[in-house]
Amino acid sequence: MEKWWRDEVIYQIYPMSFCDTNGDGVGDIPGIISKLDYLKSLGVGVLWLSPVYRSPNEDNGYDISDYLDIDPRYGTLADMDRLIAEAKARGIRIIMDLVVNHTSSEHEWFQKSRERIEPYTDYYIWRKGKGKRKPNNWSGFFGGSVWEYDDLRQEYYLHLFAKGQPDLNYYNPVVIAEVKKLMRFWLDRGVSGFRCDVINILYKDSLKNGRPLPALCGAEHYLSTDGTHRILQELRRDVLSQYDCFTVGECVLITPKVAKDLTHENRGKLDMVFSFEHMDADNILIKWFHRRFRPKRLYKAFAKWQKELEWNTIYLENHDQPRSVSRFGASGEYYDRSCKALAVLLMTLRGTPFVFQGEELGMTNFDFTSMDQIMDVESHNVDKVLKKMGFSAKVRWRKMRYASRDNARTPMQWNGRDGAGFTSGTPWLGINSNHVTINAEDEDKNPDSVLNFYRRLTAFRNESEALKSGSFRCTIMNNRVFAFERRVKDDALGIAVNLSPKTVNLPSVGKVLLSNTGREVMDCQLQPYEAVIMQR
Ligand code: TEU
Ligand code: CA
Repeated sequence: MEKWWRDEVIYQIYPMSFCDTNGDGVGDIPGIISKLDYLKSLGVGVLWLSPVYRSPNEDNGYDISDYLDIDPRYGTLADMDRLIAEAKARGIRIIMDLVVNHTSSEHEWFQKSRERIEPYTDYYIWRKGKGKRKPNNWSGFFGGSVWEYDDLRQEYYLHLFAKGQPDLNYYNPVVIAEVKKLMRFWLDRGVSGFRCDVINILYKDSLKNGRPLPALCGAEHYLSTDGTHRILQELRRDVLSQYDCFTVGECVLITPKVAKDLTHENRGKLDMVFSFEHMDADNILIKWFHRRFRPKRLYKAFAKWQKELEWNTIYLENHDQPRSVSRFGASGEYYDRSCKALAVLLMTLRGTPFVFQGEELGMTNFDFTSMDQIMDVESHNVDKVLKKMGFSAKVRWRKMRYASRDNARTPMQWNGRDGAGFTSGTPWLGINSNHVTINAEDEDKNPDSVLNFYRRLTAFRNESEALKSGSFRCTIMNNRVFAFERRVKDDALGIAVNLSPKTVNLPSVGKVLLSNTGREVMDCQLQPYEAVIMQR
């Protein structure tokens, strides 16, 4: 089948924060439909929707209580059908989030499993403790133990994420059959694929104690196991291969070698993966221990994955990461230019680019002042863990401001008025006060805005074979500049990006096709935060 998704720019929608049409403060599917023309104007070909299934919302929809229905806060199945059809009419495809490492603890399967009602008894990973001790020493992604005791069943269940997210038991073939069923349900309705949540941790090889270091205790027992590869093959064979669709797997703690394996024809068979190495350019191993951003770390990680993988995703933001301009860009004088420089990087590397809602406007980290403005379960759990470790309230807050997931989740800034054009009611999460200047309505009117630069860039990319499918060759990489060439036959482009506040000399001259400074000729110097696409 044709790999059409390689040519598209993909846009991630975080439905809770995108557009609210009924004033309840939560974004909804009619809201997404109302913005399809806006999305079309951005030149994106695929929308990835973060979960819209029924959910008690402990982890904003990543805890699903019914895979075959839409949560009433977002609308109805009919709304979803309408979204798929309206998008299709504009040449836009929809992919959904497939969250099947775990369900919500409110899912009927789990409720029946607690009572040992068949066939649900073994849908989850239940274990007796050892006396008062938990079944093993593993720690979870959101901090603390992965085991929770259930009084009803009188056993512990495993949850690698929040308490309300029990892990499914992939030793049970009935569980895999359920997953196939729900995938078909959505593919039959017309979705074009899945972003597969933490897909490389489905199959746990054993429940033995984990090595306490370096990162996540226990991870060696479930990361990218052969069992997971077998399950992915089965899903491809029995479901995915029968549709014109693609998968992008969110894969935690992977190396290029493992990524190759997970996308290999005879192994995991994912179409592409999200890797994380470049997300460590401003931290030490985990985001809560951030350090000064060094552009070279970002360039190096990108260059490494460009070289090692035949194809990969390119992204700078998603709903789990702080805003890219607040991490890798500038504030003040160079804010605007740095947003555009990051956009050039995103759109010119080899791979499928993913834009996260608001990134195209230059949205920044939130401006909250206290913990009670934060809604994210991860932030609250981590804050507790950090407190236990002895970090002061001041230091903890600094970490939250820098790394909390809610930085990316504040409502979309549609206009500069009250409610930011996102809602007429009270938004579920605070709106950044900078919406008075950073917003879609004003940027739409300003030809030099970040938004209009994004439009020019995606249009450029959609027309350029060199950018869509050309080879990648790094030509310069230092702590200021990243320059590389993209080429198909004699169609070649040179790209240079400067993510530093200094002017740098560059050994290149020639015609500039697109830049974030308006320049038309390259004269051996790159301005602070300047980015250019040159004819080679
Ligand atoms: O994220 C998995 C994951 O690795 C994150 O938990 C990550 O460690 C963290 O967000 C970094 O701050 C996926 C989803 O993207 C995330 O929103 C969910 O909370 C998580 O899975 C559980 O479903
Ligand atoms: Ca709503």
